[in-house]
Order: sequence, then structure tokens, then C-alpha cells
Amino acid sequence: MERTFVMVKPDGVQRGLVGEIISRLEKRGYKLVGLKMLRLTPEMAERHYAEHRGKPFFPGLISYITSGPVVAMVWEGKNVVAAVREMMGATDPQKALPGTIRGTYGIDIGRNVVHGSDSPATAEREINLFFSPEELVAYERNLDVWIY
Ligand code: 3AN
Repeated sequence: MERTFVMVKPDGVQRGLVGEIISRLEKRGYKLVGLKMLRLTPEMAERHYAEHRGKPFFPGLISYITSGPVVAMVWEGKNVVAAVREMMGATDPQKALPGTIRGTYGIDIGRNVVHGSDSPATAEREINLFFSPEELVAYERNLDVWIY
């Protein structure tokens, strides 16, 4: 089964959207296999966002993502990487469709509530950056037969 890395960003935590985001993914049928709250160090933030190094918004991005605690998660299920991207909506909340997480809860690109990996390869890199293998839990749900 495919896995993806999802992070409720500092604005999402401050605004009390952790439960809402978990709830949407749970109700869709995806399985939570890793979860923790942490505050990113600048070093970790720079590793996570390495592809954006040198861009004009990079310093602001690093200070935003390290400004408060985040909730890091790993979610599992069929096609979960693309599905979470769809459920989050466009990076810029102004362009995100109504009903998506960002289209419902966001206004500004610099405060877009949530992160989700953009490909299975990125997901693997991001999961390994945030979680050790022992922190990921494989388990059966009776429910699985009703979803697949
Ligand atoms: P996504 O989070 O949808 O994968 P990325 O990876 O392109 O989007 O961007 C990572 C983060 O960088 C975004 N979540 C957003 O907070 C920030 N970001 C991206 N582009 C801009 C921009 N043009 N101005 C300000 N912040 C940006």
C-alpha cells in the first residue's frame, strides 16, 4: 500500500484544524500509521524544503514553518499521495477549489495550513526525514474490507 507524508503546519495547529484534517483523511478511508507533534529546527526545515532553497520566499517559508509546533503524520492507502494532494487543493489557497482543505480554510500562499508529499518518491524521503521505522505502525482494520 502507498504511503504519504502529511503535516499540519503551524497556522493549522494554532487555528485548531488538526482534528478537522485528520477527520477528512480518516473518513475518506485512509489509514493513519504514524503521528507526532514537534517543532521543526531550522536545519530540519531547510532539509524538508531543500528544493526551494534560493527562491525569494525561502527565508519566510523557513521562519513560518519553524514558528510553532506542527503535526506530522504518515497516511496509507490506495493512491494516497495523489488523493491527499487533491483533498488539500492548490498550493495557493486563492486557487484552491472550494471544498478542498486549503480552499475551505486558507487565504494566503504563505499560510496554507497543510503539507502533503507531491509524489511517492518525495513521500519516501519526507517520511524518512520525520519518522524512524519503529514509529510507523502496521495494523489491520476490520474496516478495510468495506473500503477496498
Ligand atoms: P505544496 O506545499 O503544495 O507542495 P510547494 O512544495 O511548491 O507546494 O511549496 C512549498 C511551500 O512553500 C508551500 N506550501 C508554500 O507555503 C510555500 N510557497 C510556495 N510557493 C510560494 C510563493 N510563491 N510564495 C510564498 N510561499 C510559497
